[in-house]
Amino acid sequence: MMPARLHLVSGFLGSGKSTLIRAAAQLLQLRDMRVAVITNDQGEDQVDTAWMEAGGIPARQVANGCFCCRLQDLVDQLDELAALNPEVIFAESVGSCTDVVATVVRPLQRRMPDLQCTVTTLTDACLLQSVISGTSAFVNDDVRYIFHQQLQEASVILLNKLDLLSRSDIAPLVDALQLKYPMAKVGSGSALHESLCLQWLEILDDSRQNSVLQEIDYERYAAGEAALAWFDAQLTLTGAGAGAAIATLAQRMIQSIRSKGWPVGHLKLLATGASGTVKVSMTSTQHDEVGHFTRLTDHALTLTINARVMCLPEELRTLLMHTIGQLPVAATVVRSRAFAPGYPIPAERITE
Ligand SMILES: Nc1nc2c(ncn2[C@@H]2O[C@H](COP(=O)(O)OP(=O)(O)OP(=O)(O)O)[C@@H](O)[C@H]2O)c(=O)[nH]1
Ligand SMILES: [Mg+2]
Repeated sequence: MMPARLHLVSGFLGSGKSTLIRAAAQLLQLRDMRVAVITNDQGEDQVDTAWMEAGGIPARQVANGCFCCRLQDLVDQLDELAALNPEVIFAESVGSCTDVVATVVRPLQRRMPDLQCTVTTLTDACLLQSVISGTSAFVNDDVRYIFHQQLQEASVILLNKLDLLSRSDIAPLVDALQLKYPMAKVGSGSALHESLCLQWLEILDDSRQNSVLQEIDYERYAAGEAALAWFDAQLTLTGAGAGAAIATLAQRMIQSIRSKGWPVGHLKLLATGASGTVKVSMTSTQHDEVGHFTRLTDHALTLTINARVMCLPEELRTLLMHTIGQLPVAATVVRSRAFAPGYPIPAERITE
């Protein structure tokens, strides 16, 4: 049996998609609803999937490509989730992916006519402000093209991370957003606070049909994606103070990327042991407290690293592997991979 509703959540790297989905899913669980999440990434070892599971949310993932290029994998995951009979599924698309209405929503609706699909795009208020004012670290025009296309196709836009902006900047930014994307219903707030979740769920209950991007330049889309480097790694660490060692590692990674001046889409680290799971993120606008890792008191920890940074993949690999090499505890790199996303080739594109 198919879920009643599928909420696709798009938005640039680090805009807060996972934070919002996790909070909304947990809120619905408290209302005794059956929910599930499907995450998506160009890589395989996904921090987001593990983080959803650690939050008690049934999660599946589509790996090694975006939903549009891996449509059948998405359909397979939906089929598998049907066994759990979820009433709501949240699907988080890759932060560098766009054109999801034509290449994901419409093809799914053709296969499953009863499926109600919504598309929400999150945007980081600080990043949006810097893009509008021309001060964004993402100077690459093609990356900014993706950023705008994601907003262009959303029927719901959430202006997130308002807690990072000064009060006087908020109203003009909301106005500018609504002016630029007049077709979208705009919500705003902070995914760290329940009020944005409540606002979002209310908007979704009343959401409108999504419109397909009529004009999308795949050359620019591909160039924007290819400008970003991906580095994924899975490590095991053993020894006293493994949690503290990860905190130091995270700090060094943040400092070393900063010192290169590379714009950061998202650097996320997730450590798991018997004592719990901790995720720490760095984006272009903020970073979490790396000290959270010291809460993990285990002698054996698994660490997943997902880095999406604007530089060459080999540069990113060299820099991050160097910091990993300085770990003060025994560490084994189980897997690692550095790459730039390939040209997006959607399995289907339906434009009506
Ligand atoms: N200050 C602040 N931080 C936020 C807010 N929402 C999310 N964050 C932080 O932003 C960072 C990235 O959040 P995620 O939810 O992982 O972002 P994402 O969009 O899922 O990122 P990708 O999956 O990599 O594209 C984390 O450090 C979050 O804690 C917010 O409203 N305010
Ligand atoms: Mg995410």
